[in-house]
Amino acid sequence: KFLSGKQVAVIGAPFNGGQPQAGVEQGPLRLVEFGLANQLEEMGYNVSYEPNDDLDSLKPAEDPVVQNLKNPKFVSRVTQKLAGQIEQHAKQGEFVLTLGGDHSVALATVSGVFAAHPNACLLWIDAHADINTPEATESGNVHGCPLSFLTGLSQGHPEFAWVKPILDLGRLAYIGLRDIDNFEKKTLREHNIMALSMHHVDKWGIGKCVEMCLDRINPNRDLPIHLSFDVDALDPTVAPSTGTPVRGGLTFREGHYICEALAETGLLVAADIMEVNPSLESDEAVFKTVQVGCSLARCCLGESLL
Ligand code: 5AB
Ligand code: MN
Ligand code: MN
Ligand code: MN
Repeated sequence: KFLSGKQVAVIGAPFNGGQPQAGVEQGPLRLVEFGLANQLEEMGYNVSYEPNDDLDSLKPAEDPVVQNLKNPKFVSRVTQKLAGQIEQHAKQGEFVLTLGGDHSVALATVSGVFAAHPNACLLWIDAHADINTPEATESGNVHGCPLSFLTGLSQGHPEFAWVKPILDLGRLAYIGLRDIDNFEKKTLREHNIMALSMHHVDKWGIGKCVEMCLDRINPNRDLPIHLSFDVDALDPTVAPSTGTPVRGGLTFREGHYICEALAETGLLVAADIMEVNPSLESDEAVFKTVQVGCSLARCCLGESLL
């Protein structure tokens, strides 16, 4: 409905500057080496791939902490560049599939996708709420903050002035939460944000959870949908190779169900597969994590629909 054909733009975001652990910048390459682009072509899509393997050239010589945030210049430059690229592809009516990279890259994906689809809604699948402000963050890692900028809760950080508050808090919903900072909890409550934790998934089942989220953020099922999937939403037994694992996460099927249900709506215009870190844990763990990342992406594009 919002897409012009069977065109998928795969955007590599080999970036780790939003958090302290190296390796997550290898995520996109590993997903593509595993065959993701070919798999999508076999599903009948025309696939373009932007590896963006020159992001290091944007690294400033010095990048001191500003208002608590680490690497603010580097994160800002990289995400601003990627946002422009994503916006262009989305404006052509292409499905945008972004491969992270740490979740600070959502500054780019949400900015770019919402520039092309201003009335879109966002489903955020994560163990974490990623809505800390620069004042509130205890870690200073930007991957825990993107939603505060995108929703306008953070304003006035000099490095992130380019990020427009394009996301209405009523158009944001979460599934999978289980490790939330106190400030974030307060924010989710104060703004009455649709935030489903693992407790709700246990209580109501994943089918009902997805339906409840869509009823809130897309009540008439007529708005474009952007999915941002942090693989740490999955249980660490399912996706072990990620920087901030938290026990008690989504099962393999629950994760896939979310992607399938969104594909089924025909409204999904963009998906992010984030925080795959192939330098963490064993070879077997990396294999599992990369494999599940690829299959989530394929399900977003309708693989398991009959
Ligand atoms: B992720 C924490 N809330 O702000 C913080 O992996 C964790 O993109 C953020 O969801 C995790 O540092 C960010 C403690
Ligand atoms: Mn997370
Ligand atoms: Mn995240
Ligand atoms: Mn993480």
